[in-house]
Amino acid sequence: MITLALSKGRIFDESLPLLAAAGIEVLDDPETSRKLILATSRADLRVVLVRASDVPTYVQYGGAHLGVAGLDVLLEHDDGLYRPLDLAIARCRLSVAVREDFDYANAVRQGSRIRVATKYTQMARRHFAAKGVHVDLIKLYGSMELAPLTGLADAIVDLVSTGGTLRANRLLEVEQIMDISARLVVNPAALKIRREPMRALIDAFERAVQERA
Ligand code: PRT
Ligand code: MG
Repeated sequence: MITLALSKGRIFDESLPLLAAAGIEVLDDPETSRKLILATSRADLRVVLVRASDVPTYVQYGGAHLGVAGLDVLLEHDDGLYRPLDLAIARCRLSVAVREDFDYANAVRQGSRIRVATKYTQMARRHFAAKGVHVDLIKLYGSMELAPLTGLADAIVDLVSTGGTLRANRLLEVEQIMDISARLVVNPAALKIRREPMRALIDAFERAVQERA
């Protein structure tokens, strides 16, 4: 049995067409079923539903043999995984955003210390260090947009896809840090032990991604 870890929501939804292209159907709907282990049309493949940020942990410690996780989640996770395939789904970008009345470019130019709230402290730290910008990072777990509006921070580092959330909160995207998409991650030991079926599955994903490109 091969176990694939997915998270509910956009990762699950956007993985379905890739699975379908590989000839695999998931037999339960996570929105209506409370099951956390889902059977598929392939007797030797099951899906487990975990929190998006828990996918790398499941794959790293063998609770799942493979998983789909955003590059954001993977870069925040301390490694130990093969990251063989960009699935080109759940695309977005990691950006810096500020309140409309905060002059970010000027703050950077003047070498001011900037207070930055984010869930993505590792990526934010690396980004600002590479730019030589001094920041105080404030770790948050959600609703980052609120931080500049309440004076908790000058800026946020968050994921942006349509930009609708930033607009709704009158925040400006002032810097794009990197493009993000979901990756197929693999447990290296599982790949050694179950080489044939896992390789076949990874190849099927790869073909599905290429067909959609
Ligand atoms: O929600 P939960 O706390 O369970 O976990 P999660 O937020 O990590 O999971 P989920 O399902 O929301 O996101 C899973 C993955 O989807 C992320 O790890 C990203 O790689 C990817 N992804 C793609 C996104 C977005 N697009 C996205 N827009 N993840 C989050 N967002 C959020 C963003 O944080 C912001 O709050 O959507 C808002 C911005 O969207 P726009 O369209 O208004 O710009
Ligand atoms: Mg979310």
